[in-house]
Amino acid sequence: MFSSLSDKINSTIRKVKGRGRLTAQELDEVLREIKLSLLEADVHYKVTKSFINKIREKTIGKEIEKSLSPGEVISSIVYEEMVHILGEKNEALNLSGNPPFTIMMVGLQGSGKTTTTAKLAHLLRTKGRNPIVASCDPYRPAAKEQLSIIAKKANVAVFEDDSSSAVDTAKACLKFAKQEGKDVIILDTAGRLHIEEDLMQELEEIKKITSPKEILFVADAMMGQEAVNIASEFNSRLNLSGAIFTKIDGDARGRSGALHQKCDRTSH
Ligand SMILES: Nc1nc2c(ncn2[C@@H]2O[C@H](COP(=O)(O)OP(=O)(O)OP(=O)(O)O)[C@@H](O)[C@H]2O)c(=O)[nH]1
Ligand SMILES: [Mg+2]
Repeated sequence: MFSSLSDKINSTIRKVKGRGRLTAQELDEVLREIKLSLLEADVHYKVTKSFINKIREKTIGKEIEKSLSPGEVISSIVYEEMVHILGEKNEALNLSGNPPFTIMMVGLQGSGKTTTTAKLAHLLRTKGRNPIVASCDPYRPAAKEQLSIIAKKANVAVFEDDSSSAVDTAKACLKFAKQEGKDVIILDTAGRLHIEEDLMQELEEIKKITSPKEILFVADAMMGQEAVNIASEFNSRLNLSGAIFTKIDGDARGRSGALHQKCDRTSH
């Protein structure tokens, strides 16, 4: 997803690398090309504008016009700003206190919640945790089976039931996890639209009874900037703790900047 964006920015910078000096006009041209690359990658225009302004400020501070290696200076400033905008700190999941800890996965239909539930559980296992996953999706045919299959493939424990109530499944899994000494419970919820009132209330109910440490909004990266609006809607009901982007392997655009504006954390 990011390779196309970084290729374009690199090729812009490469044009001025090796140059002895750069005029103000040439610098403007470089910044214009970087701006276009960001906009083409569907980065929100406000993020793009502030990014370009920051680079301009920093390059002026470094007196680029007098620099003998302007390409290197721009390259390092762009890198610093990229790191800054994407988040300098790698914040871990909040799994401190008394286990078991619950993580709720929420989002639109098909965003990748079930797949990510198994992936996250697998990751936590490699970090020494003892997680269990449960499907709180009694609606979509074979949803529970899907999670069971991929969890088993990932060698992750799965709580299996055939309850027709997502809230009851969450409750039963919590009880089971305590009995079995599991320290993390990942609840894979059904996909929904934020306007589906009954389903949003169901999430609030699951939140109430499981007191999750993390509520992660799972978003398909291909959705583009609409993800920001939908994440905001889910956030207003659930107070999200973070977001995970899926399918970043399937898209040439880089869009996390937009969501970064509205969520505390971009991804884990
Ligand atoms: N390429 C790619 N495909 C993915 C990724 N994550 C999920 N998928 C695919 O996207 C489709 C939907 O994924 P699910 O995990 O079932 O999505 P979901 O949010 O649980 O869907 P619902 O439960 O129906 O709301 C499946 O075909 C997955 O294999 C990813 O990171 N990359
Ligand atoms: Mg699912």
